[in-house]
Amino acid sequence: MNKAERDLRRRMKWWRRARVGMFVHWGLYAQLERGEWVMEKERIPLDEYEKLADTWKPKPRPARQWARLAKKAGMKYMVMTTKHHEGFCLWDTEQTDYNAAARGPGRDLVREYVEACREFGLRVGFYYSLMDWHHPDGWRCARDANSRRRFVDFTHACLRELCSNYGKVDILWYDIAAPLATPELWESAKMNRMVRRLQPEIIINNRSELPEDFGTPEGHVTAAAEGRAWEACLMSNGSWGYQPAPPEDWCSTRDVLIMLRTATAGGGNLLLNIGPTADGSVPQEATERLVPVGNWLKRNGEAVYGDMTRADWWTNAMHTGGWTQKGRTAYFWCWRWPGRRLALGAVHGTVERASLLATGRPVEFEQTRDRLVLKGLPRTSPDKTAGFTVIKLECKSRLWQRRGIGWTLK
Ligand code: H79
Repeated sequence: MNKAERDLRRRMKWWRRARVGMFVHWGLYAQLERGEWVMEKERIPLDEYEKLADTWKPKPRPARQWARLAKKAGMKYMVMTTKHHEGFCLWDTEQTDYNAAARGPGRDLVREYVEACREFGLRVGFYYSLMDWHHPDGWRCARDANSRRRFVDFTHACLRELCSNYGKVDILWYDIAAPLATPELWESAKMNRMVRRLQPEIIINNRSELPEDFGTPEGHVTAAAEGRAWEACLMSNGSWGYQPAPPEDWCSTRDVLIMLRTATAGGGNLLLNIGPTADGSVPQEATERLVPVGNWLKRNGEAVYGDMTRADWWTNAMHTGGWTQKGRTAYFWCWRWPGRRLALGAVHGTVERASLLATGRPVEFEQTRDRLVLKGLPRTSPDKTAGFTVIKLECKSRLWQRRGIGWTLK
């Protein structure tokens, strides 16, 4: 391992162990209640959209409610939109008066957010959209050299402020590097060097057209293409920015746990979004689903947090559940409870002890060459939160599973 790799490992350590964070999409668009792309999707003229800057009046310190929920849900960090594609800056910036301090809110919403994260012991992430539908050079920059110069200077200056004025920032989450087609045009290497000079421990995502520290699969939880750290970001109700949705459009507590299992198994993180209303309130549906996730994690967090082991065989879901693993301990997440007896095929490695993770109750088992049979289980799933019971298997050496055809012929 060379110095850069060691440095990367060290910086990423807390993040890998944290596993799950809260994404927050909040901006002027929340007032229109049709998502964060509403300006573009409805082709709202700029002068009409700009009025939202003065009509926006969030309640005092809503970020505390987000942070309290994130904490309760077992999340360890947050990432908030400091500026989405609409171009409105949620912090007190000198680069434009299209910002929260100068306009309707009358205060620095990024500062409130950072303070709330600190109060609740959460790491701080800044989302920043490179694409900007408001800045006069935001689109023209692709065709005009002077325009590009101004827009790149603006972008770098915004990031300099964000990395200078709020104490320690743990994550920088770029988005949509349009319309400039290359990292050279954005001067991304220089930009990220500046960011790291100001924030030596920061973790940067891969959306400034440079790979940097981690990959960001969006809308799906799959490790497939990532030979390195990754974080899947997902909506919880079909929209990032606030939009009312029927209950069936919200992912359930079980859905979240299934995503978390997949992310954990593949060595990745999960960044789950909420879109607060214009006044900053968390939609009731989000609270109803996320608080139980946290309760479940209080009992079963051992199968999620920490230095989990990633191995290819983890994609082996059974009809009864799927795996995560931490060194010599394997966790079987049972989501379709089979009754008193649970059989797992093609399992290799010697199991020394089996128990229900949530309660520590030992489970009897019998292991033959390629079968593990757990016996004397409760008739119904003991997990009343989400019907999602984890069975902990402590093994002599690392457990693994090799499924596939041909075994009947042996
Ligand atoms: O903030 C959330 C979304 O609003 C944002 N990313 C998440 C985290 C997002 N914006 N766009 N997309 C996701 C996907 C679509 C991008 C594109 Fe395009 C639209 C690619 C092509 C058309 C922007 C406009 C880039 C080129 C033209």
